[in-house]
Amino acid sequence: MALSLVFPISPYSTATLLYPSSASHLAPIHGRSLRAIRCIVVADGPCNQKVIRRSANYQPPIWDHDYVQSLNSKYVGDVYEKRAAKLKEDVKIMLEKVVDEDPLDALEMIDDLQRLGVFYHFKDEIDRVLERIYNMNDKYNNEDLDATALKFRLLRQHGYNVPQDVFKKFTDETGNLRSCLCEDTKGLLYLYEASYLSIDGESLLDEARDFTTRNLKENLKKKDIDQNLAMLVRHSLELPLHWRVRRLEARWFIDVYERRRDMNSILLELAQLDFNMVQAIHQQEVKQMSRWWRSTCLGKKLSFARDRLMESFLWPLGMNFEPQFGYFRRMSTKVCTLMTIIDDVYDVYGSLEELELFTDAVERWDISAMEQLPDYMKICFLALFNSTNEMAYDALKEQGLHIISHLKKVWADICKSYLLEAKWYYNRYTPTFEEYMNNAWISISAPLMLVHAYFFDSKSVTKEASECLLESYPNIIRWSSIIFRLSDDLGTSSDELRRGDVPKSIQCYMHETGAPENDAREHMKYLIGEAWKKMNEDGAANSLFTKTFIGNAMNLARMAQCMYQYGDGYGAPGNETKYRALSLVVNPVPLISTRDKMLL
Ligand code: 0FV
Ligand code: MN
Ligand code: MN
Ligand code: MN
Ligand code: MN
Repeated sequence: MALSLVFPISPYSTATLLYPSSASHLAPIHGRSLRAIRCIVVADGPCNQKVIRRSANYQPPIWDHDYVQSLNSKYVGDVYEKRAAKLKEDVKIMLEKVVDEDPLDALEMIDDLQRLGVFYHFKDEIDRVLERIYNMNDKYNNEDLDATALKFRLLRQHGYNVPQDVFKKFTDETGNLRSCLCEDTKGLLYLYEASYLSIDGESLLDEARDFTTRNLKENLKKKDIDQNLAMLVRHSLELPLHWRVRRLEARWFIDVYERRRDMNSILLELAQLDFNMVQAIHQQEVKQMSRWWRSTCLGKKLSFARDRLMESFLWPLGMNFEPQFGYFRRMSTKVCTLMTIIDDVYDVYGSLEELELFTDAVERWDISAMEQLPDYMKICFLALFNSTNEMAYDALKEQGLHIISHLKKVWADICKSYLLEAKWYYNRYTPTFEEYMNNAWISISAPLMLVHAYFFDSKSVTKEASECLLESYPNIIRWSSIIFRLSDDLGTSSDELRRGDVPKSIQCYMHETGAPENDAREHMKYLIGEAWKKMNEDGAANSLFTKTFIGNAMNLARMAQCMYQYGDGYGAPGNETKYRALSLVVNPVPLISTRDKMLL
């Protein structure tokens, strides 16, 4: 499979006259002049040489092990199970009735079920409704903008081939969207959300995105705008629905829905109850992982590295919250914590010579390779070796799959990409943007996470697809990686360069093209949008991989956009990440008291 990736031509590639190409004035931004700060010197290098080590000064973990062990939920057991089962039945009956009466109302209901986070109970019913609506005659003729856009978005999201031309009827003779649409804020909002389902080359949808973004911002300034609608508009302009993490969206939307005038109390009660029951499952998982993490002692022994058990759990939780993916969540949490400390070994603590030895040990996947490592690397290597082999053992035991070659390959790949970055750093080398990205899409860990995820969902594994994974990474992984990498660089590179690290995408691009930092950042955001179009296209195409796998790739990208939305939400988890962990893992949704009484 060809893996070459053509990056869209940079708007600065011909602009070198505007900015000196030597870019010597950019040196301080690269952090080179600042590189020596915050170093500590220790005497434990090979042959007892003095090794100069950097420090990232990462903050200690926010979430204490005993606190995690104290998490508890009352939403467990028969009473709640029965009530939820009854509500699910009611919703199924409602959905069937609605689609007979008014297909558009059925679409609104499906949208609500998705946003409330309970869609997974109704997968078959939703598929049947969409199939029916897709096959209706006279599909788009008499519908206004919001209905057309909602139908387009939901059908595309579920893999139907709907052309962008369904929006042609809203354009004028010159092909532009009609200016009278500006008044229809709900229609604009729905079109805005629909435009994010676009693929490469759909210029009508590109125009729709610009047009709606511009006009929604204008409409927000109007005094008479409905306040509920205004809140939805602001939320969407911040990040469109298609880029949002389902579980976080559900938590936010449950509160919004509760205040809606036409809300359905059965849907609301189911959403609240289900959120809390699923949260109880998540709590058991994070408790179990916290015990595992403590038993490795890595947090204590490697004090220079990030100790982020709770934050690591948030990644797989954001990717796949449904109850049946517990094994995926637990194992992915292990992969996240291990990868995080190994990244810090390469970026912050290790000497180049040590890093070569560690990379060699991982490539050989051989316990005797451990002997050559310094002590702090020995414990790290053995934790990685044991955890990975244990996962491979599970796969062999449970599914008869031999996956050790896959797992060791993805670890070797990421370590090699880390090593190349370390070499660039020590040689004070600034790669071109393309050279940087060709390595950085591996070092961001999306291939590592997604290949593991593939095997953690035993139902999706086929011989053909797993052979393909051993040869090369499919493009869907690549798009997810690019979004992850660029989002990470937007959120973390300022700190990274301050403490000494390789120039990241923004700086490589600035160095190559002479663009100022702000323009470089805007360009990275543009590239994120382009990668999403590619991912939409590959996600909808027939492929060797299941919907769950494609969903994992998209959800990893979404999680990255959310984690780095306000800076480094992972390495330097501030209020936002703390609030997210509290609302996803710790605090249940408050239920209306009368209903609560009925349940007790
Ligand atoms: C990387 O942080 C990091 F810790 C990641 C990507 C871990 C979180 C993600 C998952 C666990 C899936 P950092 O910004 O240091 O990464 P780079 O590659 O820039 O060193
Ligand atoms: Mn309407
Ligand atoms: Mn790093
Ligand atoms: Mn790194
Ligand atoms: Mn980073």
